[in-house]
Amino acid sequence: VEYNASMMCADYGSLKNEVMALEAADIDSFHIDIMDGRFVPNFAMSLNDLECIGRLTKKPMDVHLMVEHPNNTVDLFLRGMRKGDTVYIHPEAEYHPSTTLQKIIDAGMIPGIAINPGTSVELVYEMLRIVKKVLIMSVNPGNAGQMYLPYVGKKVTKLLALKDEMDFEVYWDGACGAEKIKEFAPKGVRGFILGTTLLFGKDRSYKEIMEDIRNMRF
Ligand code: S6P
Ligand code: MG
Repeated sequence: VEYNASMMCADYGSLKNEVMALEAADIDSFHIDIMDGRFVPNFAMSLNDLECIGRLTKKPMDVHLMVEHPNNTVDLFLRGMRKGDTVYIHPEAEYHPSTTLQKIIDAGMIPGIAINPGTSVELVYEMLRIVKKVLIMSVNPGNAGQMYLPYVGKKVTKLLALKDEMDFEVYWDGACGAEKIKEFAPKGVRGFILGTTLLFGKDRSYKEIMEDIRNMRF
């Protein structure tokens, strides 16, 4: 099981210390939320933040593009990334998502799609043949600290049934707590994006929290 830190939840006043502390806590990758104020009603991290984090760590980054028409701007982000990093686009935000996914593959990155709570498996079905990762949004994208939307559970089950045959892994983004990990990791969810629910803004260190998570018995 992989655990990724959602950096929009970190303390921007000391981003460097945050990255160091998360590395020391042995986080698997850094999840970077990019928003444009149009596809989602918020702004989060920027291209500069991505490049800054990329300089501070050798761990992989996954860039979650919550922007309209990512094909127009994805190149900017690809340039700030290292081969083997992941880019998630939202198929809902693009006329030709498979063109954008091909661009991500050609740049040497891992192609992923992030799917909104209201988006069906059927709508993205053909793309499952192209991508290596599917990020299931269990909250509506745009903000940290939201409530889990229970109807998403059925979709996770549907996707897990397809993952081996179509060769992709399933990741979970939004309101991820210990009970969700305990329930869905044994069913085959490969990774979880940790935000305010489990990792950030607590009175314990990232190291202590991550040790508890890694010691969890499923
Ligand atoms: C939401 C974004 C996520 C959040 C993360 C926060 O638009 O894509 O990556 O940052 O889900 O986690 P939490 O535990 O605060 O919901
Ligand atoms: Mg995200």
